[in-house]
Amino acid sequence: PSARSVAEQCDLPVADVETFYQWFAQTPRTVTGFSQGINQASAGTDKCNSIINCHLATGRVGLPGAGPFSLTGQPNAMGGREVGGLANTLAAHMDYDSPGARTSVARFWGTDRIPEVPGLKAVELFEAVHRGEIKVLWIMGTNPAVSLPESAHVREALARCPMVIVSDCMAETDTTAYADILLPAAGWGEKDGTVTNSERCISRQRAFLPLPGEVKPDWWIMANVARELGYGKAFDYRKPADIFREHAALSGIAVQASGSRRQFDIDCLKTLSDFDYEQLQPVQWPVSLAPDGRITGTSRLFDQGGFATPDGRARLVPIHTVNAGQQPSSAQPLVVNAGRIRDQWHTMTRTALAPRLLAHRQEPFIEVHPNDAEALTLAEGELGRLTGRNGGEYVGRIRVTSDQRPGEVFVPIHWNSQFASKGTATDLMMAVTDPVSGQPEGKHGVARLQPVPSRWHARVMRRPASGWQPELASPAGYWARQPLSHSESWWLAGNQPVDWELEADAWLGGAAQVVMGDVACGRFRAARIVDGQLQAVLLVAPSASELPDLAWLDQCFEAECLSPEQRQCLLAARAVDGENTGALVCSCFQVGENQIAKAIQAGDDSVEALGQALKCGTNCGSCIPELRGLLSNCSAPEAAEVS
Ligand SMILES: Nc1nc2c(c(=O)[nH]1)N[C@H]1C(S)=C(S)[C@@H](COP(=O)(O)OP(=O)(O)OC[C@H]3O[C@@H](n4cnc5c(=O)[nH]c(N)nc54)[C@H](O)[C@@H]3O)O[C@H]1N2
Ligand SMILES: Nc1nc2c(c(=O)[nH]1)N[C@H]1C(S)=C(S)[C@@H](COP(=O)(O)OP(=O)(O)OC[C@H]3O[C@@H](n4cnc5c(=O)[nH]c(N)nc54)[C@H](O)[C@@H]3O)O[C@H]1N2
Ligand SMILES: [Mo]
Repeated sequence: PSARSVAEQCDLPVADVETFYQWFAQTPRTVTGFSQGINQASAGTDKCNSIINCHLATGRVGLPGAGPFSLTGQPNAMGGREVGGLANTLAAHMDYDSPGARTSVARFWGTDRIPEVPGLKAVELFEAVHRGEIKVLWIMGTNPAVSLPESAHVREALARCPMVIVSDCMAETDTTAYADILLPAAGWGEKDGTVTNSERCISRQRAFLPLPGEVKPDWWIMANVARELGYGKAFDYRKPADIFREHAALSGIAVQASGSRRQFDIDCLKTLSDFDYEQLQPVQWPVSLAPDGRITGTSRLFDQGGFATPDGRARLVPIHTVNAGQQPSSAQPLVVNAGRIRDQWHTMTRTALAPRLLAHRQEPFIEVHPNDAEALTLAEGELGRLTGRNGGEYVGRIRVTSDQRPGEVFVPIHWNSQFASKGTATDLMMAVTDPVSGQPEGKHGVARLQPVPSRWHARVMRRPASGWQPELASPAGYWARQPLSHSESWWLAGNQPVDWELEADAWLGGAAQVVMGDVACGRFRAARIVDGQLQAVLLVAPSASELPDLAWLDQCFEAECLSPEQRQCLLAARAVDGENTGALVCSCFQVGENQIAKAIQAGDDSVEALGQALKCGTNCGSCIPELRGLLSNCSAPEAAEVS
């Protein structure tokens, strides 16, 4: 493709594309960092290879400051690959198509039952479950009911499967809901072992918390199930060091099988004593033993060539240009891009437990370009509904932002049925996969966007673990749950009229003691107080933006006995001392959007100035991009209104 056609397809000025090519050509020290925008595509393998090809063609591999750099996301993704945690690989980075690999692994483990062909990859696996070809499924450390495309189909498969076993460190997830057997697994801080990072560095990980309740580490659970099934001899591990030594020895077998040097070689660690395993320092593979017995790693690979091919020379892989499998149409005119936000991890099973992290983005949202928002008569803070090709729906709060490309919307991958009525992004994604890697096209769905008409907006707050479900009380069209420090809260909205005076008690879990209503204006507030202690609050308003900030209301749940002043404020729905700080931007110092906007209007015109005034961005720094965004939005006079 010419610079012109690239510019056209990427929506960039031709001059910028040309400059980029010149810079790449003229700069020997070039690193190309890439992540899921590249991998999660129906042509993901080709996209990765095209980047690697550019680096190979220019000799920019393995040199200081130069190389293709796949930013793998999972903290122990490399470790997973080393031990064969993919259906299409054997252990120790051996593939099914490496000659002799399968037989050596079989000999090593003393078995003749290693499958002859690669297993099913995630998307294919759930299709097979759905067809009834798989009767027993053991899911460990992943939440596929949320993270795989066409999640409704995945959930249907889970419901049909005769036996679903789930090992998880959390009891209630969208996947554990389908478990016939639920096994309590230790989380990372509770277990002992090794992890390997992207730069091949193996590090010891030591438990710093005791095992709670009946919890066991995953390896222990597997070894014990194997023993009960009669494979005790093969799974005779007493501790992680036993498994590590076997893993190291297997890497040595792989070296012999291939007949040449392999990169993943930690064979010399197979005789590590328990004591040395405990003391093991971080080390990068391939690993060797110095004559004095010291363990030495390899900090750099491929600087002298020596690639993992029979002649040691790298291969350029020819690639094809393939467009995304899901293309917009008149029925689904928008492209749906999905990704992460700063303060949540994946399906939120752990990060949503920290109220501070949910203070940044409190609900599922949809980012829309101002032009699209205008055309669809959608305004900031309203609710929007995305409908995908299969009829899957996603409802979220509209965020209007010129950071978003016109014709596309962005949704976070994090929310799911534990936290929202319809907030699962993968409901919008079809299971279109890359033919080589099997990766689904997780960043490119198509959908129609419509406003969600809502006559009323409400927030309900209850004491934690009250067992309340919005469905119990409400005809709500929308809900999103947000755990707070002293209470649990729900955002709700609906279009059916509700007689609040009549129904408040059902929402509050008992008779309301304090009520304030202005029914004609659609405003209603009620609280339930037992022995002076706040039990539940219901706040209703005609628009979500009128609902008050919750931080101070949450404080009221902490009080043993509400003060008369607090009771009054409950009705007025305002804090004792007033200020609504807005959505949390800086988690470290608890600085909100409204405070930042105020400081910008008062003349703090840089990230540094804001840091001096409010401390925001001066600790971990992860809110700095957002501070920059606020700076550029707030300085534009018409946008200042919005913020
Ligand atoms: N806070 C937080 N951090 C995380 C995680 C988390 O859940 N939360 N998860 C970790 C994990 S496992 C992973 S894999 C990484 C993921 O890290 P990233 O891949 O960096 O994160 P994403 O937000 O998924 O997507 C990245 C970007 O890809 C862009 N994109 C979409 N389509 C295309 C395309 O066709 N081409 C290009 N060039 N770009 C495109 C999107 O606009 C988006 O901005 O993050 C890791 N870090
Ligand atoms: N549309 C779309 N889909 C995507 C993505 C996207 O960008 N767009 N990103 C994809 C990517 S890159 C990733 S990595 C996946 C993530 O998807 P998942 O891996 O499904 O998401 P997690 O929330 O990390 O799920 C981990 C589960 O394991 C549990 N767990 C944590 N520690 C342990 C442990 O030690 N043992 C056991 N047994 N359980 C444990 C957690 O509680 C949680 O339930 O999502 C993918 N899906
Ligand atoms: Mo990932």
